[in-house]
Amino acid sequence: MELIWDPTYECMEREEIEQLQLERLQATLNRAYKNVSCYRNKFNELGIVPEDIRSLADLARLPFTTKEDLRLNYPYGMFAVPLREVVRIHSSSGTTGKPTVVGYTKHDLQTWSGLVARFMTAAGVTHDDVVQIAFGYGLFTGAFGLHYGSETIGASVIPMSSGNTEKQIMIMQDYKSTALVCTPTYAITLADKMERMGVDPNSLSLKVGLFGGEPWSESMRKEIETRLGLSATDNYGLSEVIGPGVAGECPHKCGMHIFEDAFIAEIIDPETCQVLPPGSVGELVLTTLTKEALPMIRYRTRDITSLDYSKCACGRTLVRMKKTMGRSDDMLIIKGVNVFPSQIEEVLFAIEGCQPHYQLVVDRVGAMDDLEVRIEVTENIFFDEMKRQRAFLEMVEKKIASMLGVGATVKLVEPNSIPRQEGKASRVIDKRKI
Ligand code: DLL
Repeated sequence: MELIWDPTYECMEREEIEQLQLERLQATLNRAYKNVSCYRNKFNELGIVPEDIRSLADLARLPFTTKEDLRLNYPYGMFAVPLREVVRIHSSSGTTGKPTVVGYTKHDLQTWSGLVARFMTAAGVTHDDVVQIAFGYGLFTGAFGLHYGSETIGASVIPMSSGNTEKQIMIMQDYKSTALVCTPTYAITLADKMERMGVDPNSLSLKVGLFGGEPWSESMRKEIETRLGLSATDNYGLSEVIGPGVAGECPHKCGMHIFEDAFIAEIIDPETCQVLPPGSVGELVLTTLTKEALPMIRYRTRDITSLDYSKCACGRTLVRMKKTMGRSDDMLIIKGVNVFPSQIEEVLFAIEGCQPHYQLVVDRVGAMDDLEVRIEVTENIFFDEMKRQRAFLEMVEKKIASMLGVGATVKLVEPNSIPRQEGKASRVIDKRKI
């Protein structure tokens, strides 16, 4: 029998979940309307009061919340409690403009730790594990979220923080870490470093990896599993909604279970903003149901995914979200075709000799978009004779074109020439001035 951290909430019948969601939604709407002027104003503009929402279907009548709302109300304007009740502040890793500030009450921290404990348990972590956290400790929610979740389970936490890759490996060896927490990109960096140091991953005690914070493909999962000798699991979340702890995979790895007693998930068409039927691919919209300090109503995540309500073999009844395809705002439009970096990643990982490090450079030459895919290749390919290298290049270009439906120029670059990141990868350079 598989371990489930909180069977009461993770295995409810659909009807029960929906009843609980409706009750919690009504309480959340009342609190948000009363205490947050941004929500009150938006509701008033539409002539809606919280009492109008009598069913989950009525949710579609409510306005969306966006990152822009958080920016406009920077730093504390979206908080629904006075600052003296806020015991923790984090901030999201925004790259443009002001960051978004998020707050937690004492009760929010407890809820958060419990949700993280759920997905860590689902991934196979128990109180016997030694969890090495290689997310950066700081304003980013990743490290603290998994730290508190591990402690809630009773596992031993090593708050290693990010970077210092050699030391990470030494600690892994000496402290016999059994669970690794970081971004999937950093897991690859660790594997590269181990290879260079001559460390055999099988000599380590690693059993499970909890990776999240950025999109990653199934091929990348396979690569990490083989190279680090662990079971690689995915977990999803975002600062505005809580941090990590929105959803996570069970051992069946067939989508991430969303903790529906704490969040309502909808999928919308990012263009028309209409709610799409179950199973459709679109943008994930989340509403929080238990948060006190920062309730979020219909928050547009910009993440593209789909929801699967079918039964999961693990016994959890919670809906599963597919690995995200990327963000609607990361989506590149090349010559009119929608391109997600993850699609290119999928192609590259399947090719022998391509390293899992790549960069996409988009430019506009005249009126035409131009996509260049820079990929690191193994030394034997990079220094191979021209003819063979040419053939390799053409093969990669062909595969990319058939996957994307649009051509790209492939450029082979030397091993280790693409800058490495300790946290989330940034793979796109868009030079177009549109
Ligand atoms: O990245 C929270 C987190 C930390 C989740 C650690 C999981 C593990 P932000 O910095 O606010 O919060 O970034 C949120 O990261 O909207 C997604 O675009 C992306 N993201 C997070 N997890 C995943 C994932 C944290 N498993 C943004 N797969 C989100 C794909 C992910 N994208």
